Parts: sequence; C-alpha cells; structure tokens
Amino acid sequence: PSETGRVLSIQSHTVQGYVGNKSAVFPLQLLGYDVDPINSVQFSNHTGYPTFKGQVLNGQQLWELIEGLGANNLLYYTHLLTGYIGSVSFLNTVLEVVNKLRSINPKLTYVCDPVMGDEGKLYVPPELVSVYRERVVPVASMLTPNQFEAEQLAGFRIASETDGREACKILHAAGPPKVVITSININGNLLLIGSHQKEKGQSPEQFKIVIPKIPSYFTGTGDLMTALLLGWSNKYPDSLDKAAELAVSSLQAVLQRTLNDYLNAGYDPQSSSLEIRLIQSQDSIRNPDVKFKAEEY
Ligand code: ATP
Ligand code: PLP
Ligand code: PXL
Repeated sequence: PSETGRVLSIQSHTVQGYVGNKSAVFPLQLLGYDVDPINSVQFSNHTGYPTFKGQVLNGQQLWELIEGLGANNLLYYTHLLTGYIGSVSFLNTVLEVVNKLRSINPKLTYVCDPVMGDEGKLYVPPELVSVYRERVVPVASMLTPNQFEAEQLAGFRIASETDGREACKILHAAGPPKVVITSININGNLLLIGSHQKEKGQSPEQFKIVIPKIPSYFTGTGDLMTALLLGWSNKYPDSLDKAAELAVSSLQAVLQRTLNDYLNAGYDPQSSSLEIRLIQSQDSIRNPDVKFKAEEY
C-alpha cells in the first residue's frame, strides 16, 4: 500500500512529553503523511503532572488560522484529526472547520477521538457530551471512543462484548461508517472492538482484538492509537481489521519498549504515569511486526 494524504491535526501541544499532537504528528509523518498541526493548547507538560502552565487557543483564534490558510488556498486536506477538546465554543468551531474543509474536498475523512473521560469519570465540561452526540458524531467518518466515551454516546452501559458491538451499531446509525472502541475492560484484559459498516443500513463487519493489560498507566496512548488507526485505515480502506492489527501491534511495541526503558533505569513503572518512548520506537511504527490478530465475529 502507498496511499497517503494531507492531515490537519487539531490537538494539544506539550513542550515536554508525548500527548495530543506530540504523540500523533511524528507517527503519521513516519507513515508518509503530510501533517499540519494546529495546537489547541500549549502546555508545559500534560495535566497529569502535579502542575502545568501554558496557553489555551479559543474558537476565534482557531478560525483565524483557518482563514489565513484559506486566504492562500491552503485548505485542501484529505483528513481532519481531532482529539481532546476542552470547551463547547472550541468544539463548535471545529464543526465549522469540518464544513469548510468539506466544501473544498467533499471526500474529506474526519477521524474523531471523542475524548471525554475514562473509568466512569468525565474530564471535560458536561455540556460537551451532547454536542459530541448530536453534532459531531453525525459528521465523523471514523470514531475512536474508549468504553466510557462509547457509553456516553450510545446512551447505555457497556458490560459485555455484545454490548460493545451493539454500541457500534448505534453509532453507525448516527453517522460514522467506521467505529473502533479502543478498549473495553473485560476480566483483566483489554478488548478492542472494530466495526465497519460498508453500506448504509447494512449490518457492519465486526471484529475484536484481545490485548493483555500491562500493569502500568501510560499517557498519550489514546492519541497515538487514533493517529495509527487513521494512518493504517487509509492504506487499507476496506480492511479495518488489518488496520487495527497494525495499529495495536505498533502501540504495544511502543508500550513494551517504554516499560523496559523505565525498568532498566531502576524506576518503578507502577508509581506514576509513564511517558511513551515514541522516538525510540520509530521502527515499530514504520514497520510493525503484527503480533496481535483480529478475530472476526
Ligand atoms: P481516548 O480517551 O483518547 O479515547 P482511550 O482511553 O481509549 O483514549 P487508552 O485507554 O489510553 O485510550 O487506550 C488506547 C490504547 O492503548 C488501547 O487500545 C490499548 O491498546 C493501549 N493501552 C493503554 N494502556 C494500556 C495498558 N496498561 N496495557 C496495555 N495496553 C494499553
Ligand atoms: N486526563 C486528563 C486530565 C486529560 O485532559 C486527558 C486528555 O485527553 C486524559 C486524561 C486522557 O488521556 P488518554 O487520551 O491517554 O486516555
Ligand atoms: O492524552 C490526552 C491529553 C491531551 N492533552 C493534554 C493532556 C492529555 C492527557 O493528560 O494533558 C493537555
């Protein structure tokens, strides 16, 4: 496969460490994409540290950047990628960006990670949930929620694989032909569920990938996962299962390397959130060894 593209990636920037654009841009570039990052915030470090400092871009400032690009005819993109968004006004402007980019390229693929929370807790303002559900999901091409986010968007608790598959169907009915629930916690393992509705109204092709849970907490993995899914699903547009195998295999190689590096440095990998070893893992991103296989339903 050689299909690449031009990606507009609207995500966080941190000076130190790898979340948001810092965790998405380099992998997409390694996979051959032109990536234009817009930094929705610039923070010293991710918000999981004891403190952070920095600036937040507002919706109007985002739109100024879009106008600047537009004034020079630079708004042709094949993909839009969004992750963590902190306010309703910024999310509303992102919706205007989707419309604008689609007016220039009607085939624009919008890959949306509807970042809202994890493990039963919201970490965005609660008003964001209905905006995602009512206005963002309908225009997304691929959606990559975690278990909690899929529950918020589908409107029910996901307590089993069957529930996860059902949630994907409800999300397809609302808009996106591709849905990947990036992790469902089921008895000590993580389960990824992928779902591709190839024709509107048809039942989707679904699969799962079982991922043994590493007893550490990593930051930026959700952002890396969505970037890798964009990268590989564009190269294999009819095989979401293959794209997910490649993405999961890369990501798990990054996590193993990260864990080993921390252990070799004499650090307890359970004491706090680990920064992923992204740069050191570039071979596993460019050319993953597929160790994680999709099982079709
Ligand atoms: P978001 O909030 O951005 O939608 P998310 O909550 O799904 O993302 P993560 O929970 O970080 O993001 O998971 C993304 C992927 O990272 C999972 O599919 C899983 O493969 C991997 N992952 C994260 N943490 C671990 C872990 N401790 N052990 C194994 N895999 C992990
Ligand atoms: N915790 C906070 C406070 C956040 O702002 C974010 C932003 O996305 C996260 C956690 C999410 O991390 P992840 O995408 O790795 O699940
Ligand atoms: O990985 C998600 C993320 C995005 N942006 C910022 C963050 C985090 C996670 O902590 O702090 C600013």
